[in-house]
Amino acid sequence: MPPMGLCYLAGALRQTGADCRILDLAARIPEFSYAEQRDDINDIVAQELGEQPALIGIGPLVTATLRATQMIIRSCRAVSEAPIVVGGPLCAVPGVSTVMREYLQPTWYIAGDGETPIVELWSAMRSGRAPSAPGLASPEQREPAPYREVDLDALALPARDLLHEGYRASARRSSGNGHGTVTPAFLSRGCPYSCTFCAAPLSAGRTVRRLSPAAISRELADIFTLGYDHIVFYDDCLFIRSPQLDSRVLEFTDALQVSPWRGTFQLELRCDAVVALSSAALEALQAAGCIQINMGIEKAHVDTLALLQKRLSPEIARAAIERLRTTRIRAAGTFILGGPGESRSHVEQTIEFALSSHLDFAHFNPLAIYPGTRLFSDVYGTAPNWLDLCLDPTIAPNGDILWAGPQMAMAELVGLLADAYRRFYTTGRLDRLKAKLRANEIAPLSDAYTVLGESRATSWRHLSTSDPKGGVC
Ligand code: B12
Ligand code: SF4
Repeated sequence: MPPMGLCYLAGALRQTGADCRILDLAARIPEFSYAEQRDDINDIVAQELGEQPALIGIGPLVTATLRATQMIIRSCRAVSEAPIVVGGPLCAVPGVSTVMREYLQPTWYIAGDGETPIVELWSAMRSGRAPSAPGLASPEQREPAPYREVDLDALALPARDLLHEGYRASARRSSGNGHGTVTPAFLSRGCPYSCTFCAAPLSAGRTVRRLSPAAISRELADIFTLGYDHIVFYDDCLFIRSPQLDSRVLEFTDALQVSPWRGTFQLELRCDAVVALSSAALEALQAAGCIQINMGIEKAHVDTLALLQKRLSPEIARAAIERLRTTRIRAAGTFILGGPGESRSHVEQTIEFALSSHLDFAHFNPLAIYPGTRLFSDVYGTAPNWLDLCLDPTIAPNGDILWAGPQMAMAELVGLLADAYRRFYTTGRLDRLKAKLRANEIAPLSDAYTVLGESRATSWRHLSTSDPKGGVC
């Protein structure tokens, strides 16, 4: 998926007359693995940078990209004297100033939303004054509070056009599912929930800020002009269970109708919102082109869900899946295996829940412990140096700190995870899914089923041979 955060920044900078380019190094070096040190990285960065830039931005910074970001900063410095600014979700985590000072050493970094701060940085650079903006700091300065754009309507459209000619998209969630060309989109920022494992509200805030219907139509018109067929709305909480749920959905589907764009889309929704939707709202979503709803189900136990403050029960998850069964909208669920209070039998029951459900897609992941979250402080206390944990290959083998409890070793968990994928993606389930598919989707989704069943777990397999320590509550 292309980095949309960079598209937003480029959109904002272009309004000041700046000329921007987006280089997707994940696409340039697709075989790059987390712990790798590459001798050729300087050459690749020099080639990709091309003409001397005036300002280099690197991101989005997440725990899994810490090492790569350090490598890229060094390579940029080897060929360019331009100031370097880093941004992304990890910059909003308390303690990040230590990472900036001791590890990454960029010229600047931005915590939270980047549009206003980067425009101020650029303007200050051009007029030769010291920049000063909320969210913006140099490594030596005091750690800034994350900045949040107040009015999303006032933002420039994300510069998706920069992802066209000459742009090589990184490979995650490719468009090979019969959907045609795909773009991510965001119509809101923020999440009011407090799931203890989730880092999203840290960077995007707890207040949900939304685009107005007019701004939604404007963005869809742009997506239409650029020729995208399918949109993945990645919003954390585009619609939540609330008295306004139905009216917000209908406002959104009306905005879709008003725009020239016609295509298919998928969105992320909490299970309780799926259950609370009226039939009219669900039908409106389907009529507007919704072909998939992605739900974070996580676990099959009230107790372990409560420990993570997910505010969800397995009954609600089952009701949400049932709700979608009779529609043409595919139901996708993500599950987290392992965590506080979990034994092997809990994990097995979560897998059984997925297998016995009418979900069309399921994703199984080990529990990651992101710095700044409540789960992190439950495990590691309030003020540790989280950089050291993220760089410790036995604790964070892929860059994310993984949960490994005394009750279950990582190797055992990875074995269960691989087995879950294999048992979920069966021909019987595929046959049922085909009833929801259009003719052109059947072949690519059949292939996707094979890949998911056989290879989706391979990215975790090396963890079954190393012996990650993980965090223990
Ligand atoms: C869509 C999404 C993805 C997509 C696309 C990611 C991408 N490369 O853009 C996919 C599915 C590929 C993905 C993958 C992963 N993701 Co993700 N993802 C998200 C999600 C839902 C939205 C991100 C987004 O695009 N938001 C919209 C844009 C506008 O916001 P933004 O990216 O934050 O950008 C703004 C600022 O951060 C800042 N900014 C961003 N980049 C830059 C760069 C510069 C130079 C500057 C100055 C500022 C800046 O300005 C932007 C505009 O305001 C977030 C949740 C969330 N709400 O943030 C999780 C999230 C960012 N992902 C997360 C994780 C862990 C991952 C993975 C590591 C998962 C995995 N184990 O494989 C990978 C890492 C991929 C990568 N290399 O970045 C975590 C990060 C937690 C952490 N502290 O590390 C989050 C917060 C979710 C969570 N679980 O808590 N992800
Ligand atoms: S998991 Fe979803 S609902 Fe929970 S805090 Fe994260 S984004 Fe919000």
